[in-house]
Amino acid sequence: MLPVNIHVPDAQLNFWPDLISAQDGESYFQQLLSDTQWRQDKITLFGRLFDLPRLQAWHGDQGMIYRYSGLELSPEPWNPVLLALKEAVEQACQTSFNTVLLNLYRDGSDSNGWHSDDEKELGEQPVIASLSLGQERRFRLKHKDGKSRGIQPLSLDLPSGSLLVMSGSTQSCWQHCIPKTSRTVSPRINLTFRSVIHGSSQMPAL
Ligand SMILES: O=C(O)CCC(=O)C(=O)O
Ligand SMILES: [Mn+2]
Repeated sequence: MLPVNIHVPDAQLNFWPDLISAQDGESYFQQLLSDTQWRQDKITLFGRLFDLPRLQAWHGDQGMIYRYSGLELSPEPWNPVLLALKEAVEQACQTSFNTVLLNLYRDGSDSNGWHSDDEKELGEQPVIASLSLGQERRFRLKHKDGKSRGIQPLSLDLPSGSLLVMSGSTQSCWQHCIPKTSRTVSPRINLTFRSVIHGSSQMPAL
């Protein structure tokens, strides 16, 4: 299946609108929703602890250490659903991954703030493969020098079963987010497959 190439400066964006069929997507979504040990992670801001506005889980090859709020966590192991999705994603983008971060957006007040996936453990020019299941949500991208260079921000609606692969200089030059929405929306699960350079990983506390 060939992706749609989204042309913007200083980024490589490939989009598969329906990598996973509606029927398979619904089944994977339900299994992940009920079988994942969703965690409520926290972030420290101005010396106070806040709940992240979404639930998360981290799965991957053994040996990857996730350093988070002074804790060292090992990823949960792969399971059959995650392995099936990893296989489909790897096949599409011809890249292999060793970890996946799952985000559960329970409703429209769950979100993911502006950030880049540019931790050094992901290496230079990381390939981040983002698979969406469940409720369609809007994904926004903005160039870090967009204002001075007149580069317009971008909005993409990510439907269930779609795959967005960000590579090249996307993480060094652009930021992305999932804004809150005032519309009444049902839950969405997003999986970002990543390749952590062996040894350690410091995942973002977004
Ligand atoms: O939910 C999404 O589509 C994006 C998730 C994301 O950016 C991340 O986990 O780093
Ligand atoms: Mn991200």
